Amino acid sequence: MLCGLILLFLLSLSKGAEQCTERFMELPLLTYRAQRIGTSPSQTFVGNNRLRVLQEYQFNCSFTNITSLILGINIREATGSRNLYPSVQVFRPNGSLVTGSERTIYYSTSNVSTSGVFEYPLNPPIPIMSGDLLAVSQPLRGNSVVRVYYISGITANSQEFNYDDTNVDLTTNPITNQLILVYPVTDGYCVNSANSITPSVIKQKALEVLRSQVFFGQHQFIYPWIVFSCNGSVTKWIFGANNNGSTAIQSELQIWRQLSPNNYNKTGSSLVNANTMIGTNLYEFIPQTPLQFQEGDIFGVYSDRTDGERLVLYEQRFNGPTNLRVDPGQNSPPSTISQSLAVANNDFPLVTVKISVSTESVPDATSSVENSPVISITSFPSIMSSPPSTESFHSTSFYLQVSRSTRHVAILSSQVIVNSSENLTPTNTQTNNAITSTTSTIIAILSSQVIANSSENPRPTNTQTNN
Ligand SMILES: *[C@@H]1O[C@H](CO)[C@@H](O)[C@H](O)[C@H]1NC(C)=O
Ligand SMILES: *[C@@H]1O[C@H](CO)[C@@H](O)[C@H](O)[C@H]1NC(C)=O
Ligand SMILES: *[C@@H]1O[C@H](CO)[C@@H](O)[C@H](O)[C@H]1NC(C)=O
Ligand SMILES: *[C@@H]1O[C@H](CO)[C@@H](O)[C@H](O)[C@H]1NC(C)=O
Ligand SMILES: *[C@@H]1O[C@H](CO)[C@@H](O)[C@H](O)[C@H]1NC(C)=O
Ligand SMILES: *[C@@H]1O[C@H](CO)[C@@H](O)[C@H](O)[C@H]1NC(C)=O
Ligand SMILES: *[C@@H]1O[C@H](CO)[C@@H](O)[C@H](O)[C@H]1NC(C)=O
Ligand SMILES: *[C@@H]1O[C@H](CO)[C@@H](O)[C@H](O)[C@H]1NC(C)=O
Ligand SMILES: CC(=O)N[C@H]1CO[C@H](CO)[C@@H](O)[C@@H]1O
Repeated sequence: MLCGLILLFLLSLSKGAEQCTERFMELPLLTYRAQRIGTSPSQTFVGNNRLRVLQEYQFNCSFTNITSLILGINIREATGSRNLYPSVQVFRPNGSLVTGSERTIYYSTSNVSTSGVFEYPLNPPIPIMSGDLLAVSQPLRGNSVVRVYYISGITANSQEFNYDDTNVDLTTNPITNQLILVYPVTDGYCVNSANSITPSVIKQKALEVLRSQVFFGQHQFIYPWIVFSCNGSVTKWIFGANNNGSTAIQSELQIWRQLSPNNYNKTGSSLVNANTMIGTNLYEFIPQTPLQFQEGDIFGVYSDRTDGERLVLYEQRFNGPTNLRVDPGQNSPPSTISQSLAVANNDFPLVTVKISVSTESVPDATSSVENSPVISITSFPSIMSSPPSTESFHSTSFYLQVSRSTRHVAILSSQVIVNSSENLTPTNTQTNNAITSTTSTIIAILSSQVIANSSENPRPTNTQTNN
């Protein structure tokens, strides 16, 4: 029974954590990208306006379904003229297209992957028979929101035809040194590759092919899809940077609140020029006073000069959520924005946060507080792999409309309640820390360590509060 309770608790914990920050880059991807700062992999896209038939994969079950695709792709911001998407389809062994087998690979900047792994679910799945071949159609590159990569110099097998061909000659000219980064996942184990291409090969290559780059210097960025979706505070920033010199600069990691379509106030920020290195080009910054945020607040970055200074911030080129930018550039980080913002790419900042969740009122908790010896704030990794379905952040004017959905904050027992109802006055030494909240808050401590200890002391009142 206790196991059940713990499981339930862990489930609600991960749910709460997932719901509280959205679309920050996950730490493993951030770590990987930081390590590879300074490398410039070659990037090649599957043909312009071409059909590629993948001879690489033989389906060795008489009947099965392709249920998803593992992809190495480049995703950009859609525009009026950049509005096309690649697709997959199936060809029979005699070279004819199977009617109804086409599926479009549709990604937008609102549902990009924060882990770097792109596995595109096929709904409905594509039914196939043994002998069938998967193909990829890439429209005109310049007009494509999503572009499929290939890796050259690897033994693989495919053929190239004209876009829209529905009958192809499968006996002609194989291309044997280009691995197209599309892997068909089937029900059961129904995929054989003569060259031992597996899902993990494609995932690895898909990560390798993207690059990190330095931010555009002396500019303020706002990320309308990278948001805080509960009330809480940032206890730690982790970010990728290149420490290139000794001159301190004013780059900031920030929390913004949107007041109206073209008005934002900065409500918290950390200057990131004094930090602890925790990995290759990987740094952490712990604010002296946690930076408070409210449901709906938005992440922002001010990137200062970038040529050979201390701790120059980096981002992944493309495949991230929409970037908005204040133009023209500025010499120092602003504290308010009152102008329309330019849509500038969809690069993905090498930044993640650890947070603690707070909740306004916790019934039945106050009586326990007096006994509570536990004063520790648990931080959550920002893990967010599935796109949210209920929240809508964009209108055409990019004004945020965050729906107030129900948040669940789990309070396990008297041991896990911290009373922090004192007013949180910013005492810190950081600049620009406009912390405004003075409301009473009770912070729920959600950690496995606490769970472990509550098992020694089986008096769990297990009050769950739906706030
Ligand atoms: C393929 O999926 C469909 C549902 O979309 C299902 O009805 C069918 O049985 C599946 N076929 C195989 C071979 O698993
Ligand atoms: C290829 O085979 C399918 C069935 O297997 C058939 O429907 C189609 O007509 C054939 N196409 C050609 C060009 O022979
Ligand atoms: C991304 O969102 C669009 C709708 O906005 C949806 O059609 C598409 O399937 C989503 N992609 C993934 C991988 O969830
Ligand atoms: C298909 O081929 C793969 C790879 O060789 C193998 O692991 C799998 O068992 C095969 N499936 C069937 C049904 O033969
Ligand atoms: C977050 O705080 C705001 C302002 O104090 C409050 O109006 C809102 O209800 C809180 N939301 C949650 C989920 O606690
Ligand atoms: C936003 O910032 C401006 C300038 O600092 C201030 O006057 C205003 O009161 C702030 N608005 C809110 C809602 O905090
Ligand atoms: C930082 O230094 C490295 C090696 O010293 C150099 O390759 C890189 O271009 C520099 N980057 C910036 C942004 O100055
Ligand atoms: C909780 O905070 C209130 C208000 O500051 C204070 O009176 C009370 O003693 C605190 N309780 C504990 C256990 O710290
Ligand atoms: C937070 C806390 O009380 N942790 C304790 C949990 O129990 C283990 C083992 O009894 C202790 O070592 C921890 O200090």
